[in-house]
Amino acid sequence: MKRISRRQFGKGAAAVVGAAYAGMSFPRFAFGEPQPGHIEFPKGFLWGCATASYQVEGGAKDDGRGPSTWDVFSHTQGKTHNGDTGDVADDSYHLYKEDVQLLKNLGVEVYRMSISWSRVFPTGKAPVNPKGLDYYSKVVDELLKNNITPYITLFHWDTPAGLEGGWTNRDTSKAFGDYAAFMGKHLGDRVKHWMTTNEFVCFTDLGYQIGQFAPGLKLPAAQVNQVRHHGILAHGFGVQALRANLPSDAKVGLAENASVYVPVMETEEHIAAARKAIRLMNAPFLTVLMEGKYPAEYLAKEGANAPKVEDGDLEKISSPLDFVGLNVYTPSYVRASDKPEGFELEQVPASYPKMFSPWIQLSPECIYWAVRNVCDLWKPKEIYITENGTSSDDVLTTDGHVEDTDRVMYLRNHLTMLHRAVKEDYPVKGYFLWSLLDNFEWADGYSKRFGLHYVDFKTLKRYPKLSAQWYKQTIAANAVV
Ligand code: PNW
Repeated sequence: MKRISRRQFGKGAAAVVGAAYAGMSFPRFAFGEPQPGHIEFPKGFLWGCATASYQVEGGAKDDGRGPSTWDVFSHTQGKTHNGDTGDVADDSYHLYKEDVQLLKNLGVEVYRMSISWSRVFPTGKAPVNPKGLDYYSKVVDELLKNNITPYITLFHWDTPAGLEGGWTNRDTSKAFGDYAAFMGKHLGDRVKHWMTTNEFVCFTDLGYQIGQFAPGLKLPAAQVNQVRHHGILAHGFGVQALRANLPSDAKVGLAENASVYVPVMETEEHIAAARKAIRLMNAPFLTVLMEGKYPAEYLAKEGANAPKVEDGDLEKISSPLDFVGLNVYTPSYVRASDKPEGFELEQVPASYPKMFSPWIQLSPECIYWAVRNVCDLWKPKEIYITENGTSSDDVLTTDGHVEDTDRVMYLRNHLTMLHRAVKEDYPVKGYFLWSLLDNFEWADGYSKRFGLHYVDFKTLKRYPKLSAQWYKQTIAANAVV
């Protein structure tokens, strides 16, 4: 059996556990060391956590923050579970130092957070609110002081309510560019990794077509396509504005939940079908970003409802990126077909296993196929998993434990499948677990917990779950434990 060094043995709780096991006959392994058979990640692989402003900050009216469409939506009767709002959320606006200590304790090297646009520009446009900028400047400094590298998302759905028409209005895309330029100019000396937008489909389709998310509209197809176009155009303005205002060593990308397709079996024809599916099913979003034009099939299908594109839009939208961030939770299965599109999606059997959020079907191979399909199709320079995680029916015991074995199972299996992509030399640089702590889960309010830390929303006290211990150990070992 491989001899294990005691390099990091004795850190925190692991020391206690180690002591408790002392003298037992089976081999003991030090904290921070992989065991034989463990799946090890390459040196330098980056481990992190992710959050988003409206979901964790609270302080909704503090220090001059303007309302976002999510403030309006969550305060509208019947829109969120139980009428929950992000008014207080985790109160990270005030407790950010505590949250940085949670990150430090996990041992993460990177942290993905987002900026509340309306905290910095209360109406979405000038004049600026200096206190808003100050807050993010302090958070960044606190992270750096603790050796954690910030990765910033500029827009995670909290559109300033003051922007007339929201994403139906092309001006919103331009305003986003101005906001991106400002943030790049003011934080670019310390923040080197930037993401423009998070998950196009969630703030366009879910907000303007289905109405499940802010602003809760159900618009006809032509307007929805225009909203989608304005979303990707904002990204384009954002990339250009960031490049113009950041030092040349800064990296610019986005976080996108491309719909992911897993081939029903790994044979040539089904693998090809999965590639066709991801390209076509993401036609109005990632495909345009990567190819610089709307796929002909998409334009043909939308006909008169296709988006109106102005000169120069597609160049902006397809500005070269330093990395593509993928948020991965769940896939669809796909098979080859004789249909013109060359693929067919599988129905989901009623017995298919699901996590606590019914939309999360347990399929760890989706993380491998997300990376592989995107890389095989478009060859991005670098990939990050910018979100992966699950809700769980977490119960806090009287002595302050949460035994979220289902979350650990989900994460362990996803990382195992991510490792396959790494081993096959796809350029995956890091992994951000969603989420550091339980938070405002959009329309599901506080009913769905995604955190490594349990939050008692009455006292705002944070409790590490079993999954937090597991992630800490995984990071220390740089291996799936
Ligand atoms: C992502 N769906 O959202 C978001 O980026 C996070 O803000 C969110 O908390 C996390 O995933 C967990 O939900 C999604 O219904 C929300 O398919 C819903 C869906 C997908 C992604």
